[in-house]
Amino acid sequence: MQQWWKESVVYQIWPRSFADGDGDGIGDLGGITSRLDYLATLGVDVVWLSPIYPSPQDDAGYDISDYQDIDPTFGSVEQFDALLAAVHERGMKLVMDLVVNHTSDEHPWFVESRASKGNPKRNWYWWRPAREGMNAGDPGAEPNNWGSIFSGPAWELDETTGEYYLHLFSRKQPDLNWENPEVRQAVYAMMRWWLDRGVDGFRMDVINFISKVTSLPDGHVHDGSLYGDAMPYFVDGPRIHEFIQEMHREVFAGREGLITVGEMPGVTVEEARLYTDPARRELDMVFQFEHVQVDHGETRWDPRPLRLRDLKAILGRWQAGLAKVGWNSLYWNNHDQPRVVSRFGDDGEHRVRSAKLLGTVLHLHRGTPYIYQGEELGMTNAPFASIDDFRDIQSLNHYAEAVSTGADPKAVLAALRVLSRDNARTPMQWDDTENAGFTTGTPWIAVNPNHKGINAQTELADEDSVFHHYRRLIELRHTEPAVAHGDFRMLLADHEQVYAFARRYGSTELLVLANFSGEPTTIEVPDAGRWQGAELILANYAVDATGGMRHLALRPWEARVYRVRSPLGSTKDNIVTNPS
Ligand code: TEU
Repeated sequence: MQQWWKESVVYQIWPRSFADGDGDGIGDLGGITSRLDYLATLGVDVVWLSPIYPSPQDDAGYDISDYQDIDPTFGSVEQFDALLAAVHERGMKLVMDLVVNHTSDEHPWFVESRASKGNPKRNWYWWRPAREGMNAGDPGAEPNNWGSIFSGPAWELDETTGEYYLHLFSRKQPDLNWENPEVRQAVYAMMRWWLDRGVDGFRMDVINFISKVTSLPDGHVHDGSLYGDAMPYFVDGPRIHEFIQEMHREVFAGREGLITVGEMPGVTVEEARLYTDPARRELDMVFQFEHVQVDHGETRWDPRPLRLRDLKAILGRWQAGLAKVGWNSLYWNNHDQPRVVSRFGDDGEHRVRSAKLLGTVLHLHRGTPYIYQGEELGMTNAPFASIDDFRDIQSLNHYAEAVSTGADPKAVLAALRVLSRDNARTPMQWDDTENAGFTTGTPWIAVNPNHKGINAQTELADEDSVFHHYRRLIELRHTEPAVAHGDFRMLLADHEQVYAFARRYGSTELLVLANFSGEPTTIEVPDAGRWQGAELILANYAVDATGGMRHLALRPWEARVYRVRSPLGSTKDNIVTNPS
């Protein structure tokens, strides 16, 4: 079965907040196992688990201190094997998170590396002396001017040897030195260990950061920034394709049925084509970031209103760029992004319709869609009242740095409310009981009070819910080959309110229309003759089918999917929805 993942939908579980099986207030493997039937009902093909390995939890598990074990907070290796078997029994696959740009500073590799300059593992990380002519520890004596993605400098002085180590993320996440072949072989051996255990692939954390320009030059300091811009020196670095190809040879060659996706901040379409061209044997697909930066201003913490034309231009460019070679992954949400219904939809009056519209638009693109836990319920951002309500290191560090350099705390908090990663990290809303059915203990981060109305139990019981709409989207991908394999044509690219596109596969054509606003609008359907007599196969409103296709009135946040087949094909089969 070649490229089965083109017809698949992936569901991301962020274990800390999915389901707590033992009542300690933190989600775990027992909790996940108890909810697998829910995922089977939704119909997803693949489950991706964010990190569950032993970790000091400085960055919620993305700081790993042992790659080949399970953190006791989440369970045991035995429980993991049971979970994997239970996933497979239901015909689903399981993908692990692979975090190998950095380890925890408590990983034995780093503990050894920092022990002395002569330690055999010294060169497993990036160690550098103080800037020439300066003394270690002096202000500004860091080896270069790079800033950490989690605020502060990207260097930490280690008193034992008087040298600094590089950490693109927190100081508890030292970067591994991929120039060293021993590092690469150790990582590949660990990956094979998981595959031998039966896992079905990896989501690879910031994998396009692993090759650095080894001279580590100072970066350009942009206006208003405290640090140099290091991106040009580690994003898609000089040896990146060589490393990924080597990984493919050493780990994936000769194994069937796997899926690999590289998380790649800063990746361009041109680079993505190289990463995902099957002939190059690198990765199946990548996560790009352009569309989730569309509402950022000067910095990541400067929210701007969405301009739909910009979003369409970005996603349209990615569709076109990977049309012939390579493959897209499609996502609105993950554990690092605010909730999409609050971000690009309307989490008030039109929450249900806009959540369905967003799902429809995403899942009808060409690529493999990813659903982040709770997205299928239309879960929203959280009402964080003060900085004490946040838990995420990136959010807390940013607040501290911004306030200490003179920003207005209220303004910083306002931006965090909109863009903080913690919006994605509040507990999964299973039911309307006190802790949303997530835990019998005290949740590690507050449950969103709107779980009284927004929860899985209510959604499952209502055929017209966001959940069932997502279920139909997945079913449509499984039953209508044009969804997975059709080409993509953007329509009405300049329209400020409507997202419209067509898909074509053989004799089947699909038309997707979505009014991205709370205002009604009427559109002139491009090439309307082509769609006369089209069958409506999915919608988020009841539609009166008697009107023609030339002019269509779209209600607030209305989304429709139409299908036409060549005269030879039937138009009555495969109806996946009963819009009401
Ligand atoms: O994230 C990579 C990353 O750079 C961004 O997602 C960043 O966290 C932020 O959202 C952009 O400002 C990955 C993981 O998904 C994230 O959870 C980890 O914190 C990070 O790598 C480090 O492992």
